[in-house]
Amino acid sequence: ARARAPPAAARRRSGGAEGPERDPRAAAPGGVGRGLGASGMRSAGPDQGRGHSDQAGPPPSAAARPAAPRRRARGAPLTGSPSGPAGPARGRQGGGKGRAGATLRLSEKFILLLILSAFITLCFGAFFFLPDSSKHKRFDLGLEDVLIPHVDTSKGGKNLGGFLIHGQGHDEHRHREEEERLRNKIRADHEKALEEAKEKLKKSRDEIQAEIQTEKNKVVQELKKKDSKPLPPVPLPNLVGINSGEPADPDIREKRNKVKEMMKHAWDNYRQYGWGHNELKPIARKGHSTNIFGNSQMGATIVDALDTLYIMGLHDEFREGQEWIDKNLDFSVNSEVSVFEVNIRFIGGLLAAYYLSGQEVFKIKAVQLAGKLLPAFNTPTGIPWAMVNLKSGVGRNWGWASAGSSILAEFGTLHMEFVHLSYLTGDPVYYNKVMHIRKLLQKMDRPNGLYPNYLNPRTGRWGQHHTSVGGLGDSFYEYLLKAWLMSDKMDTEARKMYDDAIEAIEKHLIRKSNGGLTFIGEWKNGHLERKMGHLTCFAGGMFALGADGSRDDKAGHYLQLGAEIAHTCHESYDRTTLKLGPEAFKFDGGVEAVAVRQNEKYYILRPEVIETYWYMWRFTHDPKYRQWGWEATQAIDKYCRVSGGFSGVKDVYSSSPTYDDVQQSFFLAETLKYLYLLFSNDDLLPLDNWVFNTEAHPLPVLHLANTTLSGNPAYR
Ligand code: DMJ
Repeated sequence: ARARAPPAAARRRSGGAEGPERDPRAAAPGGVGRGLGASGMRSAGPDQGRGHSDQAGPPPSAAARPAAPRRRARGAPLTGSPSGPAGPARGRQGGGKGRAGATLRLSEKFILLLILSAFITLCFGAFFFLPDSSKHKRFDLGLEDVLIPHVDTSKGGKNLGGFLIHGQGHDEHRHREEEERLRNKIRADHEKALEEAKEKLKKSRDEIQAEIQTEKNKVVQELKKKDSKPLPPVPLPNLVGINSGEPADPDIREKRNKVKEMMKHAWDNYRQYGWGHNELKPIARKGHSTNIFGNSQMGATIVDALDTLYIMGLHDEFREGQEWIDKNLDFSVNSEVSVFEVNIRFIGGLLAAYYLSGQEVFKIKAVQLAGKLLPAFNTPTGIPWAMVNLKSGVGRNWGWASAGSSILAEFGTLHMEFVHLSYLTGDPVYYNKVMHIRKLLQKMDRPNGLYPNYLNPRTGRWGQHHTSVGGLGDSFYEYLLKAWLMSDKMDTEARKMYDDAIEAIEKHLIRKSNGGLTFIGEWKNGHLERKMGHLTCFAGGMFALGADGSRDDKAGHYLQLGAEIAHTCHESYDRTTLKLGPEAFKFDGGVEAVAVRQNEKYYILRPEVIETYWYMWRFTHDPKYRQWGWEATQAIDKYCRVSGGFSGVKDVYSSSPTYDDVQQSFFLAETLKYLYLLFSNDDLLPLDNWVFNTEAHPLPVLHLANTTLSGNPAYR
């Protein structure tokens, strides 16, 4: 503001600042003295920044400014300039001339001369001791005692025209010396500023822009340094089962190698054609992204794939990913992202990579990112918004969600990652956020004991009473169970919530079809929709995982329920042409486990059915699960593989399917990881020690009493 519109007084003083402002180069040679401060700074972009620092201290240009009025004030009476301070004197002289014809005697002339010289002395003295100017000099140059603001007249000080002038002798001498010093300093500053301005004006536009960029980079580096300050040390939890898990059976080994080869194909093509983008378009061979990741290239596939690469022993690829993350993953971007997706894929992926590899960079990035998600919790209820702008922190909900609601599966799928963040940082803020959500949910009425999918974060009331164990609801239930497992079964509150929810789900949503297939329907508008989504198929694995520790010792029942869901979901694959499962399938009017609507026939490389096979394999060792997993592997390789990676297909019932041309990041994070684990030994990431987040990122069990943070000495 100062540069654009100097106050009127300043404009007058600089005597034509507008000129240099219009053309700074022209101003330099002629008007340097006056226009230097303003013109030099305004003319060249980079100096706008320096203009800011002017506020804080006394730069050369600011110091030079007081010199101008002084020079002019002093010069006016001496040169007889027709304007300025000389004016009044001239007026008085004019008055003398008005008495035309009067003859002045010598004594009168002498008296007049005396008066004139007294007046000049007064002006001279007044100039040096004008209070404002004095203050200015003292402030700018830090000369605390150059000019003495108060004079004790009893010690020889004189009061002249309302200004106090210090007394005689050595004080006056000292004063003159200081004045001289001050003048020299002003002169030197002036010269320096002049040189700087000349230098600047010699530079080309490109050079100036390069300078701006360098300055900007410096600031970014500084910020980065600040962000990367080391986190408090924590004892790493007992990490067991990070081994090769190589199976002895050559047939299984071969299958496992096939899965590894598929991972390499997916990664290499992403590496070649989509590097740094969120996902890959394997047919167009270029980057791809969706609104869940905002409008930035955040390398979602890299972060999501890291732990799979590590587990598979693809260490060169892992290092490439680590290097990219270290150098490029930046969360200070003006981008609106899904809080849920960023949490499960990025924070989950980074935390898993940290625990597996021990590389600090992953932990630091996870914590930086989590900090960017926190503003999403600034709602009247503490239920987070679905989306948040990583830069501004402004949050909002999806336009399609019932009455501006947040989604159960989104705000209910933060617990695992957030507890780990608090554990690793010693900062309870993350833990408190998710526990607040839990407490709020516990207090609410639940229709038929079911949790609706929609909750308004402003009012704290449910939206539409739709309930689903598939999309919009699924991982909320998963995380209740996993919160308990992750706490080494100490978080009994979470287990109770899980048990209550599952009982209500069994009662109201789980049915058997006429053909004997167990399915999980969806509760909508007061009735059960007999349709199951591919997403819902994860529940088979969840029931099996939760069997141990279930209420009334119903472990056998839940294991059986898991097996039935696995069977139904396998049927949904087996009843298609491609042997890949549709997005949603019905159990209605003679149709069983088959998609009816065209827009539900696609397969987008989703993992849920294979995930359930893997859990069932771990708990039962029934070979059919490996068999089913192998069927899916072959079908994916046959129908989804293209030379540029893997693609989803639009119709699993068509023998000549078309591709959707997206290689989803969860294909590398989940689908291929679960397949690889299915053909590995159980001692690779054993389920007693690791809990997989909903994006298949393994996080270690924390032996913490009731999920408090007592394991972290920094917190204690
Ligand atoms: C994954 O991102 C996660 O598993 C999520 O919980 C829901 N579905 C996708 C994959 O289908």
